[in-house]
Amino acid sequence: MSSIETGSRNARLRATARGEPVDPSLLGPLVDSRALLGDPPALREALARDGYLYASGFFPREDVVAARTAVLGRLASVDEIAHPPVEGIATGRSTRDALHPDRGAFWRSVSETWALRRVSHGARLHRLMDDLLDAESRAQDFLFLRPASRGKHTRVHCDSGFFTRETSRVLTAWIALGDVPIEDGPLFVLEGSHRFADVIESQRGFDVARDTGRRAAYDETPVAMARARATRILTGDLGAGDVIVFGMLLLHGALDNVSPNGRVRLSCDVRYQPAAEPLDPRYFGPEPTGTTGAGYGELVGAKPLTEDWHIR
Ligand SMILES: O=C(O)CCC(=O)C(=O)O
Repeated sequence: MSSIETGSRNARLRATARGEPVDPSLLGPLVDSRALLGDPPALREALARDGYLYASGFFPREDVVAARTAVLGRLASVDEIAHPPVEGIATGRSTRDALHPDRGAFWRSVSETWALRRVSHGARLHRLMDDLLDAESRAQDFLFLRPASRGKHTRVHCDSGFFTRETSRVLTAWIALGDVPIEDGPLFVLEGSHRFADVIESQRGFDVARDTGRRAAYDETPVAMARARATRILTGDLGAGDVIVFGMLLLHGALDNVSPNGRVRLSCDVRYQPAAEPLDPRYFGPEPTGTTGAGYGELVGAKPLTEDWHIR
């Protein structure tokens, strides 16, 4: 196993979380388990030990570039992304609402782009999930596609309250749809957080859609949480086609996008479970309603890039 580079002075200086520079001592690299692919017991052991499984360059670059080009092309068609779309540079403008008044319908059509689904729902990821779940896997049909423009971040949370209504045997796969250097706001995980007893306890029975008085995300900043729990924020300069798989109790979020070029961070996340486990109808089928029932319109990706949002 090797690990990706977060050690350079530059990478460390470029990391900020909710406006706070991340002290280098709090940053650590994701362990790259790519060498374990094809060895299911070793993959499961790494996932159980670390709480996540990171595989660099997991998807063929050309497949990821095809997905990226297709998605960003749609955003260019509403004047949110400059030409050539594959560069992912935001224009600061949007005609999305004028051209597509139904935000959910537009976002669904982008999220169902074939080139994107070939990556998120293709045989390669299915095989990895079969290995990790030690069972035939099934992917949720509802896909979280995220173009995060400059200024955006995702607060620390775990996925349990969203996806474990029917079964707890669910894994998230986060996929980099293009290079995501640290200043573009990659995913981070809090090291060892899948073993935090208070988090595990607090998630028991928690359902984001039913327990509407409680937020899934933590108010504390990633830096404050890492300090308070004497742990590290694991992330790095991610590459196109990298995948990070993690369980429902691992705390994670995304660093600030502070791209000096105004580049949008493009990623998607999708959940897999054993095919034989009960399905949550919110996320499966031709018309998935999503967590709240609002369908694709509930996702942050459905908002024009010019709009302000902070996830969860
Ligand atoms: O990409 C992000 O900003 C957040 C991803 C996330 O929360 C997830 O994959 O569960």
